[in-house]
Amino acid sequence: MEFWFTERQTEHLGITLRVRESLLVEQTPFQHLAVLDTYQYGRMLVLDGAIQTTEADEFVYHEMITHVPMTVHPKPKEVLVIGGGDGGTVREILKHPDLKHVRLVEVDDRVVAAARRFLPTLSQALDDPRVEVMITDGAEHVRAMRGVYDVIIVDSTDPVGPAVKLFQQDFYQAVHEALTAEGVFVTQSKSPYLDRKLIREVLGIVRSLFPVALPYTAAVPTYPSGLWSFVLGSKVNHPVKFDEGRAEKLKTRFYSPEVHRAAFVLPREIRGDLLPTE
Ligand code: AG3
Repeated sequence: MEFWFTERQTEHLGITLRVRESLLVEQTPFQHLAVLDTYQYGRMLVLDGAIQTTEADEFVYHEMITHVPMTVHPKPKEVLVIGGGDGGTVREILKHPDLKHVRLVEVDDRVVAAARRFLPTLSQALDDPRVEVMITDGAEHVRAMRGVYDVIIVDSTDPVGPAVKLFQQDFYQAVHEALTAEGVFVTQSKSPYLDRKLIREVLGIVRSLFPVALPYTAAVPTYPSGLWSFVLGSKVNHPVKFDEGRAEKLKTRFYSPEVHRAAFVLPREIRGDLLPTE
């Protein structure tokens, strides 16, 4: 018998993968969680029916959400990840030689447990001595911190369920205050084809807080529409003037200085919609 999983990406569009084995299915206090072994993309983490990451394409998203802000900051030592309980983003952060401490604030300890059990190539990073895992609400944590973090990365689910508050003005304000003087912030912001209104809203708020705010994209095969976006806010440094020497030395599969620069180049229509005055 064949077993297929479908993520309904919109009311009228889905992505379907053939499943070899269902490794874990559970309802946590926060969300529905599944780890499925797929023929095409390997093991896959699914939260509330939405594909979070697969073994085959996770490197694109994790490298791009991490190395862009980490190389825009001149010397990131203290870093915060909100969400990202699978450990993929932390794994990439640990590649930066100046890093002293990374704190992962994940609301759902079941996500961390599932990743530790079934996604070791991502979660192994969580055992590094520079890593601290805190199971608590990311928005509340950020509100309690002032001038602490060089880089803050929001590696959350989409704005439904537990992540809704991570896409709101008061949260971004608190992020700004939790950052150091040259602080850099990045959040995932869904698909430029399917969710342009959301990106515009996020960008508008980040612009009102940070002198530099820009969207960038990367092609992630298993995410809705295949093209994904991120919004970056920076207190001082421009994201396209970064330390290319440092970027070149990183051991990566997708990210490179060229890819970093190119990621900020948007197709005409998307650019016109998101950055009409530039
Ligand atoms: N967080 C962003 C995943 C969003 C995917 N959305 C969807 N499939 N509808 C990923 C967490 C990986 N560390």
